[in-house]
Amino acid sequence: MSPLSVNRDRLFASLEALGAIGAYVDDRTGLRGVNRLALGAGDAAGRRHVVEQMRAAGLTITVDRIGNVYGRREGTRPELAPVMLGSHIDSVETAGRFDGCLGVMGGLEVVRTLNDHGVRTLRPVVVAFFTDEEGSRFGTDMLGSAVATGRIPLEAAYALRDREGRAVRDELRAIGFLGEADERVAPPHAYLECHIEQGPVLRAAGVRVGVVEGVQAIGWHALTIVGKSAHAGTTPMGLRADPGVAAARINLRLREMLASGRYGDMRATMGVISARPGLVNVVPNEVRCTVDLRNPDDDAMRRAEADAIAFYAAVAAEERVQISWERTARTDTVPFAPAVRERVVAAARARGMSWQAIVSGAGHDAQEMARITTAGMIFVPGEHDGISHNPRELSTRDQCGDGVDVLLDVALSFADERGADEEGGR
Ligand code: HGY
Ligand code: MN
Ligand code: MN
Repeated sequence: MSPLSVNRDRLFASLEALGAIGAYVDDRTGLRGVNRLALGAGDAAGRRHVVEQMRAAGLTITVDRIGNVYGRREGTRPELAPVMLGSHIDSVETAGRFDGCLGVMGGLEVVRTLNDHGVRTLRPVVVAFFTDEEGSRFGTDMLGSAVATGRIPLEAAYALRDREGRAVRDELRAIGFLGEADERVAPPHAYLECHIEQGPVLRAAGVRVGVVEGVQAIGWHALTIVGKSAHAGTTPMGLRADPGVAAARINLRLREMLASGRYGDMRATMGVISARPGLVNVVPNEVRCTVDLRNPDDDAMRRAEADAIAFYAAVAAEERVQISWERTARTDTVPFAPAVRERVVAAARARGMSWQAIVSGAGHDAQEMARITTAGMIFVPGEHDGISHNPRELSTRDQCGDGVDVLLDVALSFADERGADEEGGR
């Protein structure tokens, strides 16, 4: 265990300061939420704020062609591969102040703590935030880290458009974050991400640290269902081609699939359901909806996805509608490096923090980095049953401080580690 500990007040204040950017007050609940949808005005202001904080901590800034931002603290051996601490600062439209931000501001707090104590590490330390982790605006998740690690080609990312037809590249340029650095990141020596659990498990177990074993499989479909618009009063039910009924049947079938027990611990969500023209007395002519499938088992995920797609075709025929659909995101389960998990356990134990292993229900940039380096995550519990993607999201000063103290320890263990790159191997 390193004798160092992070400054918990400074960490929590940095999360509050970032959380004030893109903040809004929910008019129904009066709660303060965050909306920093990728590459919008809130995200742009958040990016400028974090870059300013990085520079104030002495980091040199690099922005790449997909808008990923890297802040580098030099090591005594600059030629060695760095240890990277990262996550995202973009948010869903109804977010809290911790999702992603804990990993970025926690990484910055690690740097600030090293600065406070004049600690020089062998390897450089890089703090990173990746573009559009959430995928809510341009339709696919972990966009920046997927481009950085080669899963999504840069040109394919640039071509993505939001609902108003605005393209990623134009939006990056508009906010001043269309960088010039090569978008493919050189593999760091290790990648570490501290993140809120975004669920109830750790808090219910009374555990302070989550040792993340990996991330479950994720699949997103965007469906367009076209039927026949008609008068709600004069059109007999037997003559209708109602896309709203088709969408509802798909949503119910997903629930039935789960209840069947044939797909393991699957989760399914129809998060977007929008009808046009969207009038009380008009049978819609079009419904756009999304299906988000999750599963900790790849085979069960493949079966669930295939059966859902087969059902789209069956419903289209029975309801006399046209259903077109697009797979907008798809990742298999990703295991995290035992070397990271072991060091997280050792650090928690050395600090007397209770811990437990957990599989991540949410997707994270770490799952992309795991393809190119030794990667892993540290989870912290959340209040209010760990609710997330919601203004009620809350992890306390000490819950955040516990996670970032462990991040500090594990980061130091990798940052002072010699490795294959010493012989110029990497
Ligand atoms: O959707 C997710 O799992 C993450 O919040 N991007
Ligand atoms: Mn996140
Ligand atoms: Mn999220």
